[in-house]
Amino acid sequence: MTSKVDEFGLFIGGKWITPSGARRFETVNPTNREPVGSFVSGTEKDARNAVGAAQRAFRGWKETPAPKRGEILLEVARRMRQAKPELGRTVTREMGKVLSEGLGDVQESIDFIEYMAGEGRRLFGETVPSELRSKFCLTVRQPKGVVACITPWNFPTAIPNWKIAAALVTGNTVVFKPASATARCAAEVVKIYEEAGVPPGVLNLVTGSGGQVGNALIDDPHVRTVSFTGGVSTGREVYVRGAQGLKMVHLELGGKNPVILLEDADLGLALDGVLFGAFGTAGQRCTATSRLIVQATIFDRFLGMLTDRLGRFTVGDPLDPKTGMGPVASADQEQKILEYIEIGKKEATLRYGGKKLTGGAYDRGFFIEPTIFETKHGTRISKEEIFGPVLSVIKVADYDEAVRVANDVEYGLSSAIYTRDVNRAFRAIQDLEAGITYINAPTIGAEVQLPFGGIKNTGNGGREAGSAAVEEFTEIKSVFVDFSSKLQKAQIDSETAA
Ligand code: UN1
Repeated sequence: MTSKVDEFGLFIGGKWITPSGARRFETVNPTNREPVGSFVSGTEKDARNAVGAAQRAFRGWKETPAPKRGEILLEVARRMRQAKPELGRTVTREMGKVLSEGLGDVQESIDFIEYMAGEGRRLFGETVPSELRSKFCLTVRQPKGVVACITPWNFPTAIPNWKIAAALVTGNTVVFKPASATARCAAEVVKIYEEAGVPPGVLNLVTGSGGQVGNALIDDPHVRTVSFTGGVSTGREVYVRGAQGLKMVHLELGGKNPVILLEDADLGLALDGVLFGAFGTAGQRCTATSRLIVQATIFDRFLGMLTDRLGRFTVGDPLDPKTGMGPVASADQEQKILEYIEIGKKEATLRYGGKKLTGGAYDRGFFIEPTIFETKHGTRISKEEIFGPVLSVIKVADYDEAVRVANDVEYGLSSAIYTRDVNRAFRAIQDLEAGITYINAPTIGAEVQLPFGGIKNTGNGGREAGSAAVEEFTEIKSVFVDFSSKLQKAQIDSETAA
C-alpha cells in the first residue's frame, strides 16, 4: 500500500525544508491506526541549523517593539480561531482525546496567545528609589535569546503555545521540538504563526527524537533556556544535561493528583467532577485525578455511585459526540497502562474495568476500560503516575488522614477537595502540598491567566502561564541613571551625606 499521507518538512529560517537524505516517520491515529502525517526525523545537524536561524533572527525580533510583537500574536490567535474546527479535529485524530476536548485544547491555545498578546503592552519592570540624590533606579525585562521548547503529546497545541507565545512576546526566538506522536498538530500550529507574519527564523520547528534533536538543542551553547514538559525521568535528564551549560531549565513534570471527598460534600457534584478529572483525556493529563481519597462514612455509597455511572459511560470513537472517552494515545501508552492495571490487580481490589477493550472497531485502536481500584495508601498504583484512565480510591477516617495521604507522594501538581465547610476548604488550601488547589471542582481545568506548575518532583520551582510566563522567558536588568553630573558612591556617599 503506497500511503498518500501528507508530508511535512522542518521549518527553519522561515522555510519548510526536507534535508537531503532525511529519514521520515509517520504519526498514527490511535482510534484506527491510520497515518496522520509524515515527518522528517531531524538530526543533530538540523537542530543546530535551527538554532543558527533563531540566533540570526534574534536581534531583529528583540528590537521589534513588544506591542508590535503582541499584535502579531493577536493575528496568530485570530487565525487559530478560524482554524479551530479543523485543528481540533486534528488533535483528536492524532492524539485520541474526544472532540470537545480537542477543541478545548485549541481554545486553551487561543486564550493564552491572546493573553500574551496583551503582555506586549505590559512587560512591567520596577522603579525603585535610589539612596543617592539625582539618581533613578529601575529594572527592565530583556529576552534571553534562543529558547528551546520541548513539548509532550497530551496537549499537542496548548502546551506548545504556552511556551511559544510567551517566549515570542518577550522577544526571544524559538526552536520547537514537539513530541513525535503529535507532530502534525505541531506543524499545523507553526503554519499559523508563519501565516500570521512571524518573521523568518523567529519560530523554527524541528521534528525528531529527543535523543537526537532534544539533546542537541539542550547542548547547543546558543540556547539559553530550555522549557520542557514531560515525564519525570526525562525531565531529570534534561535538567542534568542543561546544568552542564548553566542554562535555565524549566520543567513541568508529573502528578498524582488527589481529590479529597468529605462526608459533608455535595456528592452529585463530586461525582461529575471525579469522572471528568479521572477519565477526561483518558486520564492522560498531568493534572488528571488519579487518587480519590474518601471519608469512610460515605465510601461505599460513593463508590457505588461511581461504578453505576461508569456503567453508562461510553468508550469509543472520539469524533462521536456521544463518546465519553476515546482511546489512549499510542501502543506504548496502552502497554504501560495495562502493565499498571496488572500490578493493581495483585496489590489492590479491582472495582471497575481493568481490561483492554476488544472486538469490532476496538481492535483497530488502543482502547482501555475506565478502571477503578480500591486500594490502601502506599501501593504502587496509589503512588506512581500511571497517565491513563486508572483511578485509585482510598478510604480514610477524617480530614487529617486525608491530607496526610494526599501529601504523601513524590509529586505536587494539582489537588482538590469537596466539602461544604468553608473553614475546611480554606484549611485545605493551606495544607495541600501542590501548585494548584481546587475547591469543589476536579483537579483539571486550569485557566491560562494563572500560573501553572507544581512542587516536589513535579518541577524545579518554576511556573508557566499567567504572570509567571513572563518570568520564565526574561532576564531582569537593573539600571542606574545618575543625573547629578558628579561621581556619587553608593554605600559610601550615602552614609556620609546624612
Ligand atoms: C497538562 O496536563 O499537562 O488544567 C496540562 C488542565 C489543562 C492543562 C493540563 N488546562 O487540565
